Amino acid sequence: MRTRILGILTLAEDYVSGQQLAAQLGITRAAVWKHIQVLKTAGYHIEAQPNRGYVLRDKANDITAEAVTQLIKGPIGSSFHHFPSISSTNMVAKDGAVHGAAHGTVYMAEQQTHGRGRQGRHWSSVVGGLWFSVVLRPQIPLHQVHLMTVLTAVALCDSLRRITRLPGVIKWPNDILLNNKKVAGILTELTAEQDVVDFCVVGIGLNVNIDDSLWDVGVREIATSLQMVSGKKLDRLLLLVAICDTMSMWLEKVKLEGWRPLIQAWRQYDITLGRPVTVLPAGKNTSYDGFAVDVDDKGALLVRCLDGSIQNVLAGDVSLRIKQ
Ligand code: BT5
Repeated sequence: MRTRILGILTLAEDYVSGQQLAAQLGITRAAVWKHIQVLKTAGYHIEAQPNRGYVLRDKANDITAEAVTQLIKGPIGSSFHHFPSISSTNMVAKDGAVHGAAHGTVYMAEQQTHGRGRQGRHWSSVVGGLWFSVVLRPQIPLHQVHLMTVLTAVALCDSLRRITRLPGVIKWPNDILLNNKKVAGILTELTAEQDVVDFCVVGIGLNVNIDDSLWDVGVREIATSLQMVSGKKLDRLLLLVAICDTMSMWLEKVKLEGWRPLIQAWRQYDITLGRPVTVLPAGKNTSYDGFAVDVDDKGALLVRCLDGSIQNVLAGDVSLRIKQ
């Protein structure tokens, strides 16, 4: 609810009345007032005027462990570690998990000196982005772990739409695109014993307030940031809390209803389906062409090959190029 209030205030040009907020959110004005008090304690500069309502003054807030834990509702992010600069949040999170970090613990850095993508690729992590990793102990079999990437991708798209109204889409399996350029990537790593996942670490890199002059040419060609697309700086704290809470919401939903609703949400965001693709299996030199026809209930991409056969392609196994 608080992130929704912040979302509305962030997007509003002027004061929003308590009544308007209450009606939009389906809660009482007194409940709105209570949420506003918590937001103020978390560091948000919200002004209240008796006849006009509420206005958010400093739209970009600093991220601190106190502010995050004040705002977080679900398990993800309820334990939060914040670093000015570290090698890679995935590495630190894996170390934390080995030493017993609880489900939902988040490690975040303002910048990473050795940010990593899949298969050892470099991830550019300059100041202004959201670079964080979540320890998950999902109690699922090994073959379902890639669904954590799916869940995170859906949570990212949900949050972007809600907080920024930007229509991020998923390029299967782990890229979030805006205007055909990569705005976020996900790196899922795991430790398993006897086919059951002990823990997995989901690393999220989201380019928020970044100007492309900070990137190398190679990244500049393929990447974008929320600031570049929207033309303004966005509130990283609000985005972070929204992503964590949306992940918590989906984890709970999956527990209660199974994977189907998640896969359906994914289908809505995915731009891979219905397109010709080139699949390059990890560690192999030869690729094959096909047509992305669907995703199955296990989260595998179904690719119809040129000989008519259907290949189940699992996240983590491949690099995928969508042919224009
Ligand atoms: C990914 O890998 O997209 C996963 C990225 C995960 C990064 C997060 S940040 C927090 C956590 N800690 C880490 O160390 N990692 C995670 P992949 O699909 O392999 O894409 C990597 C490719 O994306 C690179 O080879 C570049 O071409 C491109 N790239 C690098 N930095 C980028 C950026 N900031 N924005 C967009 N694209 C980028």
